[in-house]
Amino acid sequence: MTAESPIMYNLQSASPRQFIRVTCQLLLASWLVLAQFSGASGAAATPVLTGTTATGIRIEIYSDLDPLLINQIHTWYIRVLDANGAPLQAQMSISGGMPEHDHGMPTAPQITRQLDNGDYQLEGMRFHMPGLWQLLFELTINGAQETAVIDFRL
Ligand SMILES: [Cu+2]
Repeated sequence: MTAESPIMYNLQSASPRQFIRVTCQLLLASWLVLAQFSGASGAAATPVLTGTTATGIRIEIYSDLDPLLINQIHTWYIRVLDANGAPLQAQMSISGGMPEHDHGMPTAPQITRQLDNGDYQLEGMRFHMPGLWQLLFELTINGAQETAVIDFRL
């Protein structure tokens, strides 16, 4: 936070508007701290994006940057679940871009490890423009090919 420190603030001379502003800053600071520690991986507890393959396999994406923002490199944690919600072992590659602009992603994100809970850590995510993005997930699960397309706007 770059605003003046609320600790230094003299409430005796504060106008109602200034008081509300400082209160909002404190609430935002508290929320940011909570949001940062709400997930085991550092990601938020609810998925930032989800997708489904034609056979009903579900992809849940948890992000250490939530909500997603332009031009910030960040990490995703990808959960692959069967129709009953059980985690699946999968090999996957992720590609994507902006279909309305006919260009790909500015980075080449890589799966770098699998967490103890089965999530796949994807490092190097970055979206450099506002607009419609489309991601293609190509999965191999027990030798079978699965694909999921996830569209979202930034
Ligand atoms: Cu674009």
